[in-house]
Order: sequence, then C-alpha cells, then structure tokens
Amino acid sequence: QLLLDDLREALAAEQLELHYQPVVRIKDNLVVGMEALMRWEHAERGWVSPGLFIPVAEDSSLIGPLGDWALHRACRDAMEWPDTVRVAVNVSARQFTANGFVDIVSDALQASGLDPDRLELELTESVFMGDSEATDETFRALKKIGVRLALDDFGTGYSSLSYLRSAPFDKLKVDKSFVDSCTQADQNSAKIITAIIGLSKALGMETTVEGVEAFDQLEVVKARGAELVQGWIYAKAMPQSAILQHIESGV
Ligand code: G
Ligand code: G
Ligand code: MN
Ligand code: NA
Repeated sequence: QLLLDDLREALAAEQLELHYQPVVRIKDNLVVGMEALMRWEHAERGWVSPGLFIPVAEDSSLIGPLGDWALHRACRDAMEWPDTVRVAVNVSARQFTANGFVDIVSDALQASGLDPDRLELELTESVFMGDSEATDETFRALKKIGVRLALDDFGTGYSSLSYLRSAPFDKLKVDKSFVDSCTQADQNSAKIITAIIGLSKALGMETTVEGVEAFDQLEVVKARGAELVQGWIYAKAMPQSAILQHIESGV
C-alpha cells in the first residue's frame, strides 16, 4: 500500500499526533513558545518522519486536510498552556496559497478560543513562488486577524531579501545548518548568525535560532545576540501530555 494511502487512513482514524518543541528565551530561561511537529506511528512502518510524509502530502491534495487538522489541534492544545506560551504551526506553501486558507485559520481560532496573537504561522520562502498579488492579499488578511508570521529555514533555499521589504513577518528562524557549523574555526557561520539577528532586529522582528544541540553552540549563539533558542539542548518535541509539567519544572 502506498504511503499516501496509509497517511490518508491515519488522518481519518486520528492516528496522527502533534508533538511540541519548546522555544526558550535565553535571558530568563522561560519557555515562550512551542513548535508543533507532526508525528505518525504506523503499525507496520513504525515512526514515519514528517520529513518523509509531508512532501508526499504536499504532492497531493491531502496537505489541505492534514494542515487544517494540525491548525485546529494546535490551537486547541495551546488553550491548555499558560497564556505566555505561543504555539507555532508549520504551513506548507500549497496550503497557504489554497483558497480558503485564511478562513481555516479563523475557524481554528474561533473553535478553540485562542488569542490570535498566540498563534504563529511558520512559512518558508516557497510561498513567494506563486501569484504575488494573491500572496500579498493572504498576508494582509492574516495580519488583520492578528496572527503572527514567521519565516522558517531562513538563509537556505532561494533566499531573497526582497521578501522582507514588504511581507509582514514578525520573526525569522535561523536555519539549523548555520548552527551546525557555528563553532568552526573560520567563524563564517557564526558571523552569518550575527548578521541575520542584526537584520531581523533592524526590521523590528524577533529571531529564533533553531537546532542548538550542544553547549558550545549555545555559547556561540548567545555571544552573537540570540534571544530565543530552540533545540535539543533544551528539549526535543514532546506530546501534549508532557507539556504542562515541562513548563512548570522550568528549563
Ligand atoms: O519534526 P521534524 O524535524 O522531523 O520535521 C521534519 C520536517 O517536517 C520539518 O521541515 C518540519 O517543518 C516539517 N513538519 C513537521 N510538522 C509539520 C506540519 O504540521 N506541517 C508542515 N507543513 N510541515 C511539518
Ligand atoms: O523545517 P523546520 O524548521 O520546521 O524543522 C524543524 C525540525 O528540526 C524538526 O523536525 C525538529 O525535530 C528538528 N530539530 C529541532 N531542534 C533540533 C536539534 O537541536 N537537533 C536536530 N538534529 N534537529 C532538531
Ligand atoms: Mn518550523
Ligand atoms: Na527551520
């Protein structure tokens, strides 16, 4: 049976889960956000990585219902957390550019009662590949609702700074690939991290540095001005049932 068929069945049978990875504010070690990451355990396949099944869903229309489910679920789950903790949801370009996306976001907020300011949508530059007028219109409508927008995987792909001139992002997420090499002697990755944080600040945006695994990496990104960090050094993604205890016990 094809992976896509299994995935469709899993969604219908409510076998997909959202796990959440904390985002930590370095200055006071507080958890200020959680990124929702899809998890799927299949009876025969075992754990299937979203890195594998999301692209399969994106190549079909299943990304629509899959993404709707994640938005609704994440908003509902976030209602059980302290209201100082935001929830970030990854949104595929195909989902973002589909008709009705803004309504789905509104529905998820309304159904859950979540404050729009607590919902952050993580987009990648691929949303700029399509019709730019329609994209601009979607951005405007989302800002009107009051949700936050983050540009994910920043610095990879076909980065173009021109997107930042007009798109109303609230946050840039520095890609893990820069962190992986930030402790190297040549310091180029560390310098790029400094530059991205500076750019982000100059434009009035927040920055999250992603994928920090080791203490020496944390030291480098701190020295480079990072304020928000997400990575295994603090925590991996965890199920909803573990979150309250994690937040209460502190970092
Ligand atoms: O959790 P992990 O690092 O394995 O995720 C792998 C990839 O899958 C990441 O690029 C992540 O953004 C993506 N991903 C995880 N959950 C979702 C989701 O709910 N929607 C979308 N569009 N992508 C997701
Ligand atoms: O593409 P996106 O940035 O949404 O993907 C986030 C992915 O990065 C998730 O799959 C998450 O599991 C993974 N991730 C987050 N922190 C770390 C880390 O410290 N190390 C590694 N290897 N992966 C991480
Ligand atoms: Mn992300
Ligand atoms: Na990323």
